[in-house]
Parts: sequence; C-alpha cells; structure tokens
Amino acid sequence: MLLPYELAVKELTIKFQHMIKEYKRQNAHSPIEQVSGRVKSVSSILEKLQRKNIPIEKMEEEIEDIAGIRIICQFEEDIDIVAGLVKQRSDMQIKSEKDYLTHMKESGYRSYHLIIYYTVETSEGPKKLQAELQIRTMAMDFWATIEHSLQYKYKGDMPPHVAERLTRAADAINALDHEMSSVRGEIIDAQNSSRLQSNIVRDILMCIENLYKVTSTREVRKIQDEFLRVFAANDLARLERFHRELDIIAEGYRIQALK
Ligand code: 0O2
Repeated sequence: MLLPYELAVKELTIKFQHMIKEYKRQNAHSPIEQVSGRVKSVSSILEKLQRKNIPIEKMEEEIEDIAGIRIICQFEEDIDIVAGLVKQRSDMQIKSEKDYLTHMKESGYRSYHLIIYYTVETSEGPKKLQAELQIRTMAMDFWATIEHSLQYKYKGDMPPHVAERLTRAADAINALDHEMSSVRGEIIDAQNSSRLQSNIVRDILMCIENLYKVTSTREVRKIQDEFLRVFAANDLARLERFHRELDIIAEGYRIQALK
C-alpha cells in the first residue's frame, strides 16, 4: 500500500531538485536550498491512527503526511516564493495550507505546510494521493529537528526546564532569520557573483580546451597564461571582458580551421 507513496516521494523530490537546477542554470538565487523526502514509517502511521482515533480504512484519507517532502530555504521570504511556485503547478493541487509562520505552534515550531494532491502512475493505473510539503528555513529546520528528537526522548513529557530552553532557542532562531533577511539582498548578490564567476571560469576553460584542437599549442598557451593572470586579479568585470574577447578569438580560429 505504501509503494505509490514511495513513488510520489521520489518524483516530488526530483521535481523540486530540478527547480534548484533551473535557477542555478539561470545564475539566479534559488528559493529552494535543499529538498528531502520520506514515507512515514508504519509505526508512526499506527501511532497517529491510534492517537487520532482513525479507523484503518480511513488511513489514506485522514493521514495527510504518509508522503512527506521537506523543502529548506535560505531566507523566510523564500518560503512564500516556493509556496507560490507550488500553487502555479498543474501537477500539484493544493488541498489545504497550515501557516505556522504567522501562527507559531505553542512548542515554538515554525514552518509552512501545504497538503497537496498528487497523481502517480502505477501498474493498476493512476493513483491520486496526498502529500505534505513542509517549507521552512534552515534555521527553523535546525530547531524542529532538535525538538523532534527531544519529543521522542521524553515522549510527550518534556521537563519544564528543557521546554523553556527550547522556547528561548525558538526566539533566537526567529531573530536569526530576521537578521539574515535584513541582509538578504547582499547575501544573494554575493552568491550570484560567486556562481557567475565559477560558470565563466568553466566556460573559459572549455573554450581553451577546444582551442587546442584548432590551433597551435604555443598560441593557446599564451591565451592560457593571460587567463591565469586575469583569474589571479580576482576582478569579475575583467574576467567577463576576457570571456567575451576569448569568444571572439575562438570564433576566428574556428572559421580559420574550417577553411
Ligand atoms: P513525523 O515524524 O515528522 O512524521 P499532529 O496531530 O500535530 O501530529 P497533524 O495534525 O497531521 O499532526 O499536522 P501538523 O500539526 O501540521 O503536523 C504535521 C507534521 O509537522 C508533524 O508530523 C511534524 O513533522 C511537524 N510538526 C508539527 N508540529 C511540530 C512540532 O511542534 N515540533 C516539530 N519538531 N515538528 C512538528 P508528525 O506526524 O508529528 O511526525
């Protein structure tokens, strides 16, 4: 019975990972930093059925998080962007949302949950099932992971001094996310420049490698030495200029080689 859920988790994880790749390919900030997924363990499903007094026949209908996807963002602002992306998609249909960002749980838990309907193709035909998307920042995830382990350890009977520490930690996490948001623009600029630089370097090196096939080693070595000088200068604008000039030079050599 859990097989279609395994398939859904795999497919959804791949789809969100692909979104990250698309943003990176465009040299843009990806609102998704990391994706992971899991199928709820049988014991956890049974525990939830008992706790909520749900008959086993109603399991697939009532337990919305048998398939769970966790989407981690760098910044709190990214969470809204990701939710917007999910809402636009034709392969994911929103059933409900839980906003634990504006309505933090008493425990201190903060996250944005979307319950979606998602259809997988099985050997018995299409199967529409539910999946829970938990969207949160890295800091929120850190807190939730620690708190989840402590909940497991104390089994609903957390000592007050531990609960108090967790509440204080939740406040600190909240403050950290706000601080990070206030420098979001600068951080994204720095990350974009670094990604742009590494893409340019990759393109230049590919171009130099190809030049070895169409012109003399002596000529290419000169270009290579010049590239190493430009690279050492650590100046993105100069690197971009070199890239453009190299493109023109390479085009010239290619035309010559064709003659
Ligand atoms: P697991 O091990 O993650 O699968 P509930 O009645 O609270 O158990 P409900 O009504 O289905 O669950 O929805 P809710 O509150 O949105 O919780 C769904 C999931 O969100 C939980 O799944 C947790 O993963 C996470 N979550 C909710 N509240 C908290 C919290 O206070 N702390 C932490 N760390 N996580 C939370 P499960 O089934 O509890 O567990």
